[in-house]
Amino acid sequence: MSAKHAQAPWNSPAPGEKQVFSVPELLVDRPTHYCPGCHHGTAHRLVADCIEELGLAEKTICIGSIGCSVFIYNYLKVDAVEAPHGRAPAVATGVKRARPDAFVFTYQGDGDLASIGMAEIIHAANRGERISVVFVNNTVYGMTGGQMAPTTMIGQATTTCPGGRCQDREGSPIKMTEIIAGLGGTVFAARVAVNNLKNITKARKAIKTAFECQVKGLGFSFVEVLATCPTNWKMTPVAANDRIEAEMIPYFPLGVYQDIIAEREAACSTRM
Ligand SMILES: Cc1ncc(C[n+]2csc(CCOP(=O)(O)OP(=O)(O)O)c2C)c(N)n1
Ligand code: SF4
Ligand SMILES: [Mg+2]
Repeated sequence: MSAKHAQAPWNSPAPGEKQVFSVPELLVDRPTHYCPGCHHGTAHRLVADCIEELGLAEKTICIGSIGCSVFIYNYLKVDAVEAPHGRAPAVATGVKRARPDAFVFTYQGDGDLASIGMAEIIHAANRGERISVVFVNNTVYGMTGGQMAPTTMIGQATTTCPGGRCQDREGSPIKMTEIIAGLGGTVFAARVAVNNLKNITKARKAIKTAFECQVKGLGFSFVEVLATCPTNWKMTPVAANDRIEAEMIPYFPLGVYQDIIAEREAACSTRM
């Protein structure tokens, strides 16, 4: 690669080159702090893609949470508020109610959302807050060194269950999307993965649909992203990526679990 090309911005192909791939302008051009093979970066990229495609950048307020994605505000060129651990849906509720025209989404890990923040997410969904939630499930507390999360798989060893999670002692991994889908205010809920191109394409579609729900004022929308944490799983990036298909998807099946968008749209149009 020539020195000139190395310095070129991401979206400027060198003379004579055909561009077949571009990076959303909303992503800040800087190295991230994420470990090699971590899926947070892919999830950020999809979120940026969807915000850009829907033309929401100027009105977006990202509610960051606690965990490895705490620095999301360094990577997306949108306004952001940092919420205390687990409280992102409560903060998002306040922001959205104060600024109903803003596009408000939370970005939360599994320790954050399904452990300390379980009450906040359940009640925000049940109330049908007009917010969108991106929930990154990597089956551990990544940032703090790999402790057991509510989503840790049976048999998975973590620093707080070194012999592996035991059903009798710690219960079953919690399936958040199924729970959220069953609550009255949820208009759209889906579980996706970003371990291969096919799944990334579906993940992008689900995140876009979730964001559109909010733009249309229909209610609460939720997308769970199954993700790797090679560092705390003590795996190579490739082996961690393979674990998504081999172990996680069989227990956390992918798909759309709630979609009453058409029904809500019809109800809105008869009220007009
Ligand atoms: C009130 C409070 N309790 C505990 C912590 C410590 N803490 C920071 S990140 C984290 C776990 C985050 O795990 P997760 O949400 O799964 O995010 P990941 O790093 O895996 O993406 C914990 C317990 C904190 N910052 N605040
Ligand atoms: S510790 Fe895990 S979740 Fe955090 S950046 Fe590294 S791989 Fe990603
Ligand atoms: Mg986690």
